[in-house]
Amino acid sequence: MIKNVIVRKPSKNFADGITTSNLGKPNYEKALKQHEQYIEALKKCGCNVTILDADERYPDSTFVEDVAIVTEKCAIITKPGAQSRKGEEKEIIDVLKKFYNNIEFLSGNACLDGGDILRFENHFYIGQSKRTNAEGAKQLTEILNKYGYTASTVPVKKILHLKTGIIYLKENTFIGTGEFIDNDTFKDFTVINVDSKEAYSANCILINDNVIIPKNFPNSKKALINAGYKTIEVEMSEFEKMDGGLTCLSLRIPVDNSK
Ligand code: CIR
Repeated sequence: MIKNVIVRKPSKNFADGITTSNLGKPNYEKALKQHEQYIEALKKCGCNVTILDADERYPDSTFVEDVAIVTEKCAIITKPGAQSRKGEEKEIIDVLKKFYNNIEFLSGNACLDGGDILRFENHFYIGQSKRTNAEGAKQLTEILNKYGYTASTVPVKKILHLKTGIIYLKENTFIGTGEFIDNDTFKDFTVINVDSKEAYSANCILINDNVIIPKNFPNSKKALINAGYKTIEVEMSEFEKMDGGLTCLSLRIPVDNSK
């Protein structure tokens, strides 16, 4: 169960962040509105939302998921893989201190973005993407092992982060797209298949029995409803332009290992 969630408002220079999407420049006012709707959706799911002020030094800082990994036992501060995002991780420590006594850190040459971390019960899949290196995966595994969790790595070849392409829902069921369909790592699980035209919607969030999904992805919505999930839609167009999905915009603190 998730009780507390942390988000950060988009900064005015949000459009200066990193993107590969070719969907055009995002509109700041629209992004703010969509961010508010995202917060409303989290509240509807029963979460208390801590809203951090925008940080104008870092255009991508609204994507707070990348700077920490939060579990019911500890928080781990990451080391963002993109040059322009280095330093963002320091700005999340203070707020995490309100929720955790034990905060762990990566060090040295490690690089790791939270978007590459996919939790399945007490196991963590670590995507090895352009943002997460072997040293990052090694250090994170050591920390997780200390708390009784296991971890393994998954290559991420074609997309930004592991969770850009696959998300865990519950009861051995994932939702995924592209390189994660028919992928050996997930062969023992059910993977709801998101077609390539709706690939962006593979990044959704199961939160206390609702799945928050981006608006205007009818096939994914239908597939989730057919699989028995309740859905809440949020317009995400401005974040999609910056390669950001639903999970990227929050740190969701679990109170147990159900997620
Ligand atoms: C970036 O490229 O770092 C941002 N523009 C998007 C980050 C998305 N975060 C995520 O997938 N966890």
